[in-house]
Amino acid sequence: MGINTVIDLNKVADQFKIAGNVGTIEPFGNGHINDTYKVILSDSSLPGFLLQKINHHVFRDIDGLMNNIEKVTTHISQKSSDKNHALQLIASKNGKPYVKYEEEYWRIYRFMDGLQSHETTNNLQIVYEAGNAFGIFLRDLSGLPADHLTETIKNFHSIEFRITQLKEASGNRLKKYDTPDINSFIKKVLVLADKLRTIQKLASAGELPYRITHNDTKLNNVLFNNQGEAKCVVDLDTVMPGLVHFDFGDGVRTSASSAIEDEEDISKVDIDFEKFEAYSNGYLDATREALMPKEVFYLSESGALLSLIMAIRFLTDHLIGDRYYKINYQGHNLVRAKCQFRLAQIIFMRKSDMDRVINKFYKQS
Ligand code: ADP
Ligand code: GN1
Ligand code: MG
Repeated sequence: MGINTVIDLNKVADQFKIAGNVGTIEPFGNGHINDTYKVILSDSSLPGFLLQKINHHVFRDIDGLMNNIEKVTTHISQKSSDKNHALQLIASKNGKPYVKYEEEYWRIYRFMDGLQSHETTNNLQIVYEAGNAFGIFLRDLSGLPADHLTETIKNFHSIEFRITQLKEASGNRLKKYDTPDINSFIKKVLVLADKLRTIQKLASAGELPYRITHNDTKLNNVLFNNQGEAKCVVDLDTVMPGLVHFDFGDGVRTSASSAIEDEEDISKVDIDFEKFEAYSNGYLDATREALMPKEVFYLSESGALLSLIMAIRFLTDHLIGDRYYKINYQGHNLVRAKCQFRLAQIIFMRKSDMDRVINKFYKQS
C-alpha cells in the first residue's frame, strides 16, 4: 500500500495537534513540487487543515526550511492587523513544525476557510491586489535581517547557474532529444539569456541589495476573499535572501500574462498591459518607500528575466527526463518552456513601455 492512501494520510494527520476528529483528506491545489491535501474534520463546522508532503528531493535541508517558515510566519503574524488571516503552522504532538513519517516529511497549516486562489484571472482588481499582497510581504519582512534565513535552494534564481544547468543537460541528453528544432530552441534561449544578465551582475557587485523575498510569487500563491481582496500570501518554501526583481518579475510572468503557463498555442502568449499596469500599481503602492531608486530602475527587466529563467528550468527538466516538475503528459515541460520563452521575448521587447508604467506609479503617491 502506498503512502498516499487515505489510511496512511490519516496516520500522518494524527501526528499533529489537531483539535477534532479527522473526517476526509482530499488532494488539493495545483502545485508543481509538493503534494497538498485538505483535511476536513468530521464536524465540518470546525475549520480544516492543509496537509503537505514536502518534496525533500527539492528541499534538502528540511530543518532549515521549516525554521525559515516558523520565523517568517511569526514575523508576519506580529505585523498583521488581521491575525485571522495570518498563515499558521500547526505543531506536531512532539512540538515540532514537521513530522518524518515513513521516510517522507509532512507539515500542517491551519486552513484559510472562505479564501481561494486563482490560477489565472482577467479581473484587474485581483491583479492589483496580488501585486499589493506581495509588495506588503516584502515590506513587512524588510524588518527581518536577510541572513537570519537559510537559502533553501542554492542559486535558485541565478541566471548564470540556470544557464550552466541547461548546457550540462543539453550535453548529456539522450539521442531522442537530438533534433534540429531542440538545438535551435536551446540556441535562441541562450542568446536571450546573454542579454538578461545585468540584474545579477549588479547584485554580485553589491549594487542591488539582497532582501528577504518570496521567490515564488505566482498568482495562485495568494488567497483572496469573495470580494477579490488579497488576504494571505502562501507557499513560503522559497522565502529566503533574494532580489526584489525575482518577486516582481515572477508576478509579472504569472499575473500579467494573457495565457496560462503551459499554453500550447504560442500565438496566444502575450503580456496584457492593463494587467501589467494593475500589478505595478499594486506592488509599488506597497513598496514605494521601501525600495531604492536603483532597484526600481531595473524592475522593467525582471519580467523577462523570470520568464526566461522558467523557460530554462522547464527546458532543462525536459532534457533530463522530467525529474523535477510534476508533468501531466509527455512533453509537458517542453510546452511550458516554449510558452515561457515566448513570454520572455515579448516582455523583453516591451521594456521601454514597462519603464514608463513603472515610473508613473513609482512617482505617484
Ligand atoms: P505548492 O508548493 O505545491 O504550490 P502551496 O503551498 O502553494 O503548495 O499550496 C497549494 C495551494 O493550496 C495554493 O495554491 C492555495 O490555493 C492553497 N493553500 C495553500 N495554503 C493554504 C491554506 N493555509 N489555507 C487554504 N488554502 C491554502
Ligand atoms: C514551482 O511549487 P509551485 O508550483 O508553487 C517552482 C517555482 C516555479 C513554479 C512554476 C520550489 O512552484 O519556482 O516558478 O513551479 N517551485 C520550486 O510554475 O521550484
Ligand atoms: Mg504554490
